[in-house]
Amino acid sequence: MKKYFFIFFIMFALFANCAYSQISGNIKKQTQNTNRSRIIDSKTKEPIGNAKVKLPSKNFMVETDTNGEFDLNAQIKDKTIMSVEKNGYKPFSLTIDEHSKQKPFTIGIEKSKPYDIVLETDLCHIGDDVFSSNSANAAEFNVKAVGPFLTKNFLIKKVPKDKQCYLTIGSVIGIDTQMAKQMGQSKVKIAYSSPVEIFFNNKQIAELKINGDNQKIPIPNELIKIGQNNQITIKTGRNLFQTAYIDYDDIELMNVLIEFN
Ligand SMILES: [Ca+2]
Repeated sequence: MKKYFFIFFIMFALFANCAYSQISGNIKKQTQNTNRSRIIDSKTKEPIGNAKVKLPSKNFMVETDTNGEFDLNAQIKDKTIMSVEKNGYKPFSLTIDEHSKQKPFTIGIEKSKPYDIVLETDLCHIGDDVFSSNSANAAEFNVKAVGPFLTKNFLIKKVPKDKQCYLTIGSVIGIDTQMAKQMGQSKVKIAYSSPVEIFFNNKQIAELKINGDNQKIPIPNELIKIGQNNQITIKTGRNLFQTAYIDYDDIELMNVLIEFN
């Protein structure tokens, strides 16, 4: 008898659990319009209102409502960078394309940490404004190039104990390296470019060969000058098949920051 009672208890518990999740699911449905995309806090899962959602290359901007919801009413043909800005949160960006609009999505953004150093939140075009229409995501390029490299100077007051310093690039599009071609990111037929080079205090610390979001590059501790000015340079690659003149690879990137994790 005891055994049966135990089984019954388990079944009841399962049923109760199931009923509960169904109820909570219904409540969720009532408050959330499922056809709209949302911005939430990555930790608390609470909706974030008044966040700015932008497609910088389209001059598109919309604010989320009190439910954190928004509509992306813009024409998207090729890959483009979407950014989310909200006071007190890390700048967020995501590469989206024409398919992204078909299904609503939820994005969790992260609170900024006291040691974060935001170097750039504008969309930056690095290169020479001379590029093929087959270049990775060229259809989205409409910001004028700043030149072949982007340099930022910044003070590092302190390195938090037991933390690794990273350069984070929110999103990059347009890299036309051999690897980007192999991955189908670039459709340039014959040519390809050398990788993007990243320098920290004049020492090369990394190469970027592919496009994508949230690229984290570790910065060696011994290169950091504490209490002094430090410098980061992002230098775009060169078309390795153009020898008559220098043809820089035209790329676009957004949200450059220094983080400690
Ligand atoms: Ca170029």
